Amino acid sequence: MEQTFVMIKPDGVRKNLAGECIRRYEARGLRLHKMRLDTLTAEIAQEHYGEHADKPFFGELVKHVTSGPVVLMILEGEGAVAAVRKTNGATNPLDSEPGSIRGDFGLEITQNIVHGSDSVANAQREIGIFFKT
Ligand code: IDP
Ligand code: MG
Repeated sequence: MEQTFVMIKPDGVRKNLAGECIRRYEARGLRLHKMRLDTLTAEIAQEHYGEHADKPFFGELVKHVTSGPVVLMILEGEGAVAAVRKTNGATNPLDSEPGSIRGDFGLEITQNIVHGSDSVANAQREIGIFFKT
């Protein structure tokens, strides 16, 4: 069964939206495989977002995702990678459809509540970073 990696970012946890996000994934038919609350080190955040290392927003992104606890999870289901991306909505909440998590709860691109892997290969890479056992 396809797996994907999801992180509820610190703004999502701070706004008490973790349960709402998980509810939406589960309602869609995705199954929780692993989950924990954790606070990321800068090193782990930099590794996770390595593809963006040369972008102007990289420093702000790392600062944000290390600013408080996050919920880390592996979700399973048919087409799980694409299903989570659709449920999350477009990267910039101003472009996200109402009905998506980002479209319903956010306005800011850095504080856009959730992360979902963008491909099966990246899901496996990210699962390897956050769930080593
Ligand atoms: P994604 O989270 O939808 O996969 P990515 O392009 O992989 O989007 O970017 C990773 C994260 O970096 C985004 O979720 C967002 O928080 C932040 N980000 C992306 N583009 C920008 C930007 O242009 N300015 C500020 N932050 C950005
Ligand atoms: Mg991405």
